[in-house]
Order: sequence, then C-alpha cells, then structure tokens
Amino acid sequence: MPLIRIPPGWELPERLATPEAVYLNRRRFLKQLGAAGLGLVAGPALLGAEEGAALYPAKCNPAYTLDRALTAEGVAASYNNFYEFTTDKEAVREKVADFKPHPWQVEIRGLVNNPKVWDFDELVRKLPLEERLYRHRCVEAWAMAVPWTGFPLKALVDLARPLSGAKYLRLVSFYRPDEAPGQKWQPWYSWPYYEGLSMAEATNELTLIATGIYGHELPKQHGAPLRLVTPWKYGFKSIKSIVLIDFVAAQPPTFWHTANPDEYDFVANVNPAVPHPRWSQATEQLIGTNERVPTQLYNGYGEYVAKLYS
Ligand SMILES: Nc1nc2c(c(=O)[nH]1)N[C@H]1C(S)=C(S)[C@@H](COP(=O)(O)O)O[C@H]1N2
Ligand SMILES: [Mo]
Repeated sequence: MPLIRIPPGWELPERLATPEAVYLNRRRFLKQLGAAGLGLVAGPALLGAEEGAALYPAKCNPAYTLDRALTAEGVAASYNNFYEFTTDKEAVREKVADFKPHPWQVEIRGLVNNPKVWDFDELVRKLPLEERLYRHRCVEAWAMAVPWTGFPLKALVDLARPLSGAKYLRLVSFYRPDEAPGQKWQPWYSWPYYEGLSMAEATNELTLIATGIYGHELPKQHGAPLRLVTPWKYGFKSIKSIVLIDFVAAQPPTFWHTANPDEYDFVANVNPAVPHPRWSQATEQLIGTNERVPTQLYNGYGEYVAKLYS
C-alpha cells in the first residue's frame, strides 16, 4: 500500500519556485508594519486579526538555526502530505477548503493528574511560543527547511502532570469525513490518523507542537491549528491537526505501521544507512531546487537525540 505516489522526476512547476528572498523580505515587511498590518498581509486568518497579531510572528530562538536555505513559503505550502484530503501533494492546499480548524478543542487524558479538554485558543495563549528553523525530511526522500512557530511539547506534558506509569504519548488527529474527502474514498485506512512517541521523545527539547509557520498561524494544509514536529524523524511521525493526546503505559499502534508494517516502524528515525523498501534514504531532494544532498543520521540532530537510542 503506497504511502506516496512519486511524481515523475523531482522537477517542481516553475510557479512553485518562489525565491527565498521573497520570504525574507515579506518577514521584514511584516515586522515593519507591526501588529496592525499583520492580519491584512498574512492572508486569511483563522483567529481574528487582533488575536493573531498578538501571537505571530513569535521571537526566533537562535539556538535552532540551519546550515541550508529555507524553503520558499509558497513551495512548502503547495507540496504537502495530508492523506485526509488527497494523496496529490500539490492539490492538498485546495482540497482543504471545507476543513474547519477553528474553533478547535484538544483533549489531554490518560495517565495524568490534570486531564482537560482545552480550547485551542486558550491553550495557545498559555504556552510559550517561539520560532525555530528546522529541517523537515519525508520518508519519500525529499526535504524542506521551514520556520515553525510553536511551543515545546514538554511544556504541555508539564501542564498535564503525568503519573509515573505514563511511558508513551498517543496522539490522534480528527475524524471528519464530511470535511476531509480522503477519509471517505480511502476506507482501507484506519482513520483517524494516529501516532505515538515515548515519554523521552515527547519531552526532548527538539519536540515541538507547531501552531504557526513562516511567521503566521498554520495554514490548513500544514495541519492547522496544531501539529507535531519531530525533526529527527521521518515526516509521517509529525501528525497534523491533533484532537487528542493520551498518556499511556504501552507503546501505542501507529497509522502507517498498521497500514504497512514492513515499511513503517514506530521509531522512524532518519537514517541514511537503512533504505526503505521503495526509497533509498542515502540522499534527499531539496524541494523547490534541483539540489540533491546526502541525508544525515537523525536528520542532523544527533547531538540532541542520539542518547535516546544508545
Ligand atoms: N494527520 C496527518 N498528519 C500527517 C500526514 C497525514 O497524511 N495526515 N502526513 C505526514 C507526512 S508523510 C509528512 S511528510 C508531513 C508533511 O507535512 P507538511 O505538509 O506540513 O510539510 O505531515 C505528516 N503528518
Ligand atoms: Mo512524509
């Protein structure tokens, strides 16, 4: 069962190749405009302009910067994996039209002292938002580099106050076949999408819950209003549009492992030495360019996470 239909060749249509300078200039422009202008320039806001302006852009954390150019915003927003809508990466941004990520609730439950159904708008104001530049590596052997805005998942774990028996987090996405056509025409998948992390992975400093990208809130195709980001793992771990985080004792099943156990495992760490049955993982295509570069163990984040797997 293919996770991905590989397009013939890696060339992107010319219209996707927005030069990096556009993003940088736009960001500077937004800063100069200040809060009042943000709602106007940042496009259709899910929050009201006033609320959105208070949260984005968040301060960039200089500890997480990159050795490679950022992917242009227009490229990242036009080449997405979000099987709830379509398997056609370039069409996701259109197929999300009926999806309503606002208002949104996310439930924290299981082995915790503080179970709670959070209103997303309340949660996002309670936790410390910051911007981080991260590499993003899909198991299909393509990569991007994007500026996420979000909070460390550890901050949310601390709010939940896990009991000592909580060893894993089970994260679940939404089930809304009327808004997400892919959930209707792909009944062979076990919707909703679900993923999992060990407690050590969930509380690692790299692990983010992203609520924004490129200095504004997440557009729907990137997993609005909140999604996981684990940059040392293949992209399928980074579950979008989360509605439930369940603290559990045992390793939970995951969507892609359930669909195809020979191709997708739980840990899913980026590793150039371990080929996927359909994709060598030795190199990766930088989306929006004609460059192919060597893949790094843990996607280059070994100094943060290698200790978790020794
Ligand atoms: N709910 C959900 N989350 C998901 C997916 C999905 O199909 N559904 N695809 C995953 C895959 S394979 C990748 S590579 C990333 C893509 O994130 P992006 O489109 O924001 O770049 O989302 C991940 N999260
Ligand atoms: Mo992916």
